[in-house]
Amino acid sequence: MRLRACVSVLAIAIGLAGCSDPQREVTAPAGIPREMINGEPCPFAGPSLPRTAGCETTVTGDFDGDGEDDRASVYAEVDNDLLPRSWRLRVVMDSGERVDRVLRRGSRFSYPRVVGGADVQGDGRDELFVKVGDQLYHSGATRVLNMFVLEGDDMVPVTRRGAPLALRVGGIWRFAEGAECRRGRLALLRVETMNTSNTRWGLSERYYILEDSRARLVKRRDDVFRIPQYYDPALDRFFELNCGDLSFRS
Ligand SMILES: [Ca+2]
Ligand SMILES: [Ca+2]
Repeated sequence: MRLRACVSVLAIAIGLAGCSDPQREVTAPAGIPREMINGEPCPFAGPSLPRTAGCETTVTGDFDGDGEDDRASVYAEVDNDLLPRSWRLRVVMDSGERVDRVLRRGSRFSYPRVVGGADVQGDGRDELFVKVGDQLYHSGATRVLNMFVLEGDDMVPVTRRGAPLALRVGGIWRFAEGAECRRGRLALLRVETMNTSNTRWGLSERYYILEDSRARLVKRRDDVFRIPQYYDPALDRFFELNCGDLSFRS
């Protein structure tokens, strides 16, 4: 497990007191494309997207389940100053069929982006994972992801009780949330130290099955376990999304 205080993209973007140095130039942490730093101007996207598109992220996956890779992109409609005005999702199937959708998410301090595709329940069609928001807990960043599935001729969010199911990934040294696919189900994970003076951890695992574009809770498990130190590999999965070959860590 890695210490996350003061290194998150979001923390840099909004310059949290105590974590930012006003004299120091804001730079992207290693491995994160600079154009995806929240609040930064968006470079124009590639020629396959509208001329006003910027901040493009693209992944491949088989979203229609025909055995061939399709392409999914999240991009911004940008102003003259290259700042995002609104966000869009575009999926182009290998057949050439195209799905466009407005993403009613994103802000000056939270830029949506595609994360990847993975088949949660094993029906042959990949679910598309999109980071739609960022949250902060005590300077630790948590990414909020939604899943999208092809339904008819639209890519729709997987919902729970009428609202998009939120997958939270990330945390700080004493609290974390993650998600993983296990035996055809999606498990949302949460772990938290029960007392800062010892190493007892409380965990919850909520298991969902996907029925078309709806998620249904089928099982919940709560437990307490002990580990000898705070930074233990046993905690890693609580900070991550792991589903098939897709692995994401905020
Ligand atoms: Ca396909
Ligand atoms: Ca699937």
